[in-house]
Amino acid sequence: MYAVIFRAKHKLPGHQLFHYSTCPFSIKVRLALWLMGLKLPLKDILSHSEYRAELIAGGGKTQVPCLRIEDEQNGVRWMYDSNDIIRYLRRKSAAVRSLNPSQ
Ligand SMILES: N[C@@H](CCC(=O)N[C@@H](CS)C(=O)NCC(=O)O)C(=O)O
Repeated sequence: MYAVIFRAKHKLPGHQLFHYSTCPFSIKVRLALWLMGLKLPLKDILSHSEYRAELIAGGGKTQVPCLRIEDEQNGVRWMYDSNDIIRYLRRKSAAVRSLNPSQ
């Protein structure tokens, strides 16, 4: 019961989601994150102009949602499409769960 209401939160180091609250594509990704029990920093580009500037400088456009992915193998990547982001997060979620089978 509690697992349904208070979903386990698996942090995803090296990941940040650029979004804004009323964007339907961002809402879809945030809902997917919640359902998968994943936690990562959310950067609202409408409330914080510095996040918007960071998104343009790094990803090249203002479109949200955008997932910033940083790892040692590939450096920094910017993933823009909500369906691509959710597909990627599903794979990550499966990997995280296989490392933490009790959660
Ligand atoms: N195909 C994209 C559509 C994303 C999209 O249209 N986002 C809107 C906000 S809801 C946006 O950022 N528009 C401004 C822009 O493209 O610069 C997705 O599924 O993520």
